[in-house]
Amino acid sequence: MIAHEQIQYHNQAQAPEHETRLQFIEGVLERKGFNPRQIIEQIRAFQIAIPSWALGTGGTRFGRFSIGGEPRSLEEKIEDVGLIHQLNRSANSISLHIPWDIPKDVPALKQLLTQHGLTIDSVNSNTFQDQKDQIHSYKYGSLCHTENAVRQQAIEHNIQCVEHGKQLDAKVLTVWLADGSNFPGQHHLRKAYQRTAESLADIYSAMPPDWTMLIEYKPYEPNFYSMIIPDWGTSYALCQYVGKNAQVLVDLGHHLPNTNIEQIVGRLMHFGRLGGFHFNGSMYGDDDLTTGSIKPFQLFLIFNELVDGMNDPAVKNPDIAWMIDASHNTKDPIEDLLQSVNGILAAYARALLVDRAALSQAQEENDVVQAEELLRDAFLTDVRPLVAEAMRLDGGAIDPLAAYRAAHIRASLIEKRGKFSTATGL
Ligand code: AOS
Ligand code: ZN
Ligand code: ZN
Repeated sequence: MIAHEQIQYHNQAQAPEHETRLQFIEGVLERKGFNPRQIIEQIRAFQIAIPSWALGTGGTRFGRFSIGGEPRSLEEKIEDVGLIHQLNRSANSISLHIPWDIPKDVPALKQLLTQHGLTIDSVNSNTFQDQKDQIHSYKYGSLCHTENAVRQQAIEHNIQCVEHGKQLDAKVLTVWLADGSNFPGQHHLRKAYQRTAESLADIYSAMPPDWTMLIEYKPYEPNFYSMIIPDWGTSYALCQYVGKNAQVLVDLGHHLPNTNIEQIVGRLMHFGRLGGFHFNGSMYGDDDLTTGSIKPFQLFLIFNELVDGMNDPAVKNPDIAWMIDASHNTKDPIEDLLQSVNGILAAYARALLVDRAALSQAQEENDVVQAEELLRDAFLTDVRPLVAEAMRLDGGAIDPLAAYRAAHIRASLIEKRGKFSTATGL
């Protein structure tokens, strides 16, 4: 959708300024004893999955303002992610949502994925809505439901998701449950948990042994009195219950205000149960805003914990699925996703700049100020040229957002797909 030459042409104009800024930061890092080229390589290797449901305008319960040109099919969603990946070379996979993204022409989809250099990383089940031809309603829950028939239907749906995922070579099932209660007394809290655990175990046992189940938690919404899986402790307990290939998924917006998310990350890595991330930005709750837009320092501290854990041979944590989970009401979704990927990579890059030996020494000596200063020093470093260089080296744009705007892509998408096209399922 954007010619390779267009990106190169755009880069030529950006190159002099980029080179100047890159040389400066490389010099600074070298004097500190870092190898900037190695850091750029690590940024290049970091790939983030784009959610299929974030390519259209999400809206709120009060309204939805379509941007136009939104993808109308799974094929068009793949094209949009292909475009994002072409611009930043850092988004090589897609998270799918069933039934919104049921694959139909599998060979054609596979070919399209290959053509764009993409894979399907994860398949999300959906038991938070009733679908048209569904026999039982999820109004009072799905995997936790009091009636066995409803639970079985939800279990079957999750197994179906795995089947769809297998067709496209995915290996991860992401389960987020809306299940919960709105009023005191509505649920028998222990029994509802027990039923959920057993249902998850049934799904788990139907998964191929090389698949991972990610269990997401969320403190409130759509249920406001109790959620079946409100916190990481419950997710963790469920993972322990179902088996070793079940992991906790941390969605950054799924915490009550001021929660120390980096500590949760550290704990889960210590237990070897951190399996996935849903990146987004949050002011109050599940706001699903641009990653890094609201609390960049917190995002950095989370990455500091991740990098530390990933470098520590004593930590036996599996590979983590890096995914965005966002929703857009005001921005062009593609622009928002480009910003989010940039925000994630910048936080990662900053975490790579933490002097870990010095930090460890400061911690051992209880030098509180020095430990904090080391983190602040890394956080306040302008890493943007490193991120841009990683993208440029892979054939992407030095400034993906500017390249996207310069190519007037939204206008051509509107021309092709229409002013009021809607992403399927939303
Ligand atoms: C819901 O709040 C969760 O974050 C889900 O991960 C996700 O947003 C949903 O599955 C997409 O519809
Ligand atoms: Zn999520
Ligand atoms: Zn959410």
